[in-house]
Amino acid sequence: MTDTLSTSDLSPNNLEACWMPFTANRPFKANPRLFVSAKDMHYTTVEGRKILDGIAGMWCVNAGHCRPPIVEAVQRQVAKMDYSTAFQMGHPAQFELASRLSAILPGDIDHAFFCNSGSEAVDTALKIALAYHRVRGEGARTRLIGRERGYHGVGFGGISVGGIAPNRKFFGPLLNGVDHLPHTHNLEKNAFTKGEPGWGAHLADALEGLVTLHDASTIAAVIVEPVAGSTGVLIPPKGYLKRLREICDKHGILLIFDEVITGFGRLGASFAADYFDVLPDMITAAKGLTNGTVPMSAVFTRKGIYDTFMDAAPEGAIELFHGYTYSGHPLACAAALATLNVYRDEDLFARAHGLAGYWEDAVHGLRGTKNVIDVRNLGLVAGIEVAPRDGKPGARAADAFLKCYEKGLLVRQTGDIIALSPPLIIEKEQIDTIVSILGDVLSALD
Ligand code: PXG
Repeated sequence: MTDTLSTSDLSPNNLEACWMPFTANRPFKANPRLFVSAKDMHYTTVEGRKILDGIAGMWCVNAGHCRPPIVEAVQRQVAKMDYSTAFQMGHPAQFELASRLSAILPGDIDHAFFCNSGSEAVDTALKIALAYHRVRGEGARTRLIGRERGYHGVGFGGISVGGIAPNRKFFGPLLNGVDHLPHTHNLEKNAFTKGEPGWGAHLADALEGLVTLHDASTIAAVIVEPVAGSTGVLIPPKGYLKRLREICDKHGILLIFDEVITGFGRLGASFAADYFDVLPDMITAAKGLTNGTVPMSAVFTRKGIYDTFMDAAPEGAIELFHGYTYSGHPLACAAALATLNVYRDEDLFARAHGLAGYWEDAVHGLRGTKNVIDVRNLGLVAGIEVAPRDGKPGARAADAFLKCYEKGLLVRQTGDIIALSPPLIIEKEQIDTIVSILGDVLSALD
């Protein structure tokens, strides 16, 4: 046994002890894919191959990898103060960060509760929703409404409101009092739509059905991803999110947008709430908040929600019994502040907006490629759906993922969908490279 593992020691045998997340561990360990460094649009593998990052890490590295201002800010902070006690103590950067965020958040969403992952942000938002109604004297509002095919992380709250069967079925009865809206995916009506599909806004009316079934007085909140990512890029039908907002308003139900992937420029606006011009009551964000450099997430709430807690609790009392050891961690705050500077200085959200048309045309160039049954896109996101192999759902897209990797491109595969979400610094030639590699790979697959 050596006590340190050099990269040259990484043969399949000594990969055993690590249980990898959301990964087929056995094939991976038999044939590992290991990254050892990253810069801007590329990773470098342990063998020294350069891989073009078609998915911004996992929807997080919006400004590209290892950006010096972010790396240096984290280095400075770790040398100055590694950790700061999170409860009943503070440090300046967490307040500066919340203020900076409040300035770019939509409407009166102006408070930030910091957590460490998208999953924690989701569970925090659901808990805030329940507690909010309770402190207002509407404690019967305990139901939470999610959506089929929704992904809200892997906490018990998130998988309960989430709608992806394999993420739920192994884990018992989950939270009770949860119901789901129908998903909005319909290939017959919407295949190959550029941008927002025209069909499907009426699917939001299913919320009225749930209100009739359960009564509004029992419903606390609705949570949706404005653009569903993990399930394979589902773009909301035109008018759908506005309709959800109207129905929530009518019945006093809080609306939560889970913007873990759509936040921080992915659609060419700061948040999807801006892009769709729909103001939710809370936004959950993570990933792009620190450019993926240090884990951090947040729940952003409207002023009225924060004020309700402040007004309800007796003077001197803790207003919300919730928080994490690492809420507002100094390294994460340093990374986030530097990330916001990069986004601002390079005007990256506007850059994404400017590239969205080129991106749309490029990815829709895959229409007509063998096996491709849909291409969908918005901002710098795309989903390419391939026909499933008989009796083997997901196998064709899984092969596409591996072949792309062999050809120097990282994509995400979920079911029979390939998801693309490159860093917002991508150049047009790199968009062409993504589409050309994918086109070659898909045409060569049986
Ligand atoms: N909400 C949404 C909308 C997400 O996309 C989470 C919550 C959970 O975040 P954490 O930080 O707990 O993982 C996510 C995460 C993919 C992919 O390629 C997407 C996510 C994570 C990993 C892969 O689709 N989204």
